[in-house]
Amino acid sequence: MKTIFSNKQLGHRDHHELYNGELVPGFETHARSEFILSSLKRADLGQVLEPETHDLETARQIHVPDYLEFLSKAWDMWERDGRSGTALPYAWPSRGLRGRVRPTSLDGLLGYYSFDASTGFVRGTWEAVKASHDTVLTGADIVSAGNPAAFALCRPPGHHAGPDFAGGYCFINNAAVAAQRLRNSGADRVTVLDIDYHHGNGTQEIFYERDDVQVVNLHADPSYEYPFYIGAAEEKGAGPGLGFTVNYPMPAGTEWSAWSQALEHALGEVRSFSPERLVVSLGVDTFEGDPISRFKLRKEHFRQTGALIAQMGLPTLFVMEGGYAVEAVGENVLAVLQGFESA
Ligand code: SP5
Ligand code: ZN
Repeated sequence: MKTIFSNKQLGHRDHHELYNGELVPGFETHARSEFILSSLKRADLGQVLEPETHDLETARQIHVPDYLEFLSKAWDMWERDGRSGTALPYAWPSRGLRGRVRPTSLDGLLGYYSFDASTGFVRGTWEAVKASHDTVLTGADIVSAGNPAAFALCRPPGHHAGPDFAGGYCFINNAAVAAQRLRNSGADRVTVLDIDYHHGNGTQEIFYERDDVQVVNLHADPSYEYPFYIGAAEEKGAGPGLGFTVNYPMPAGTEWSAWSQALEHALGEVRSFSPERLVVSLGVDTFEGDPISRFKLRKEHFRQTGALIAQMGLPTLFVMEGGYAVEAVGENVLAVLQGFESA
């Protein structure tokens, strides 16, 4: 299968995040995509293509325009103020505060447009975010053109980014942009299947009231794990979207036996929706060696995951999300894609 990737995505680097009370080098490093690329090349998975350049029209259908505008300017505002390091927020509008009133200053805006302190901007961030977005759109168009599958090697990832907020290392929700693009290209129903360790809160929120994009999430139970405040089984969509959001929260220590049962159940839900296209939010932070996660999947399980997804027989766009065991991330991603292709 074809992979889409741009070196511009590597420019978001040397950023820091708040972790255990300290600013530490971000877990979401540019080295992750380098390891993935080298695994795909070694295995000769297929061509690696540069993305086409796209405008933000599709992204504006799922993100509010002033949020996208802010993403493109945040670092410049930070630098113009004479600051260095990583542009991060330190205050957020919690319950009782005026969360819908947009402040004017940079620090006010950083909190207004985010929900955590792990999603900072550096000089190359916007160029990387825009390139990651171009990568996913190019991947969606490859699938729309009749290819059975493609791999959008997105970085930064996207599934925590909502209509008007960044978070969880995510800025533009690449998988949501892809789902919208596939809809625009004529698919009546699209499913986003999110198998990252963390709940894809942004994707869920974007499509929560829609019946044309089903969102199915397998993830660590938010009662103990990030993003903490969303992703319970009782969240099922609202209004016309009721029934089109499906959540499978799982306990710490979850192994393949329980995880694969949830996947089989999830694939049953996808089958009953009968989508015309499938977007897989592919996180491999379910790996037993992941430094920030608590599931126990191994490489052979990633292969089986790919094979199970292939059994759906749907044109599929894989979109890279999380996975932080840097030296294993390439082999784990390759295992999913090879498992898919060999099935
Ligand atoms: C795309 C994606 O996978 N984003 C994940 C964002 C997670 N950010 C919060 C990380 C906090 C890790 N805390 C682990 C504590 C272990 N001692
Ligand atoms: Zn994750």
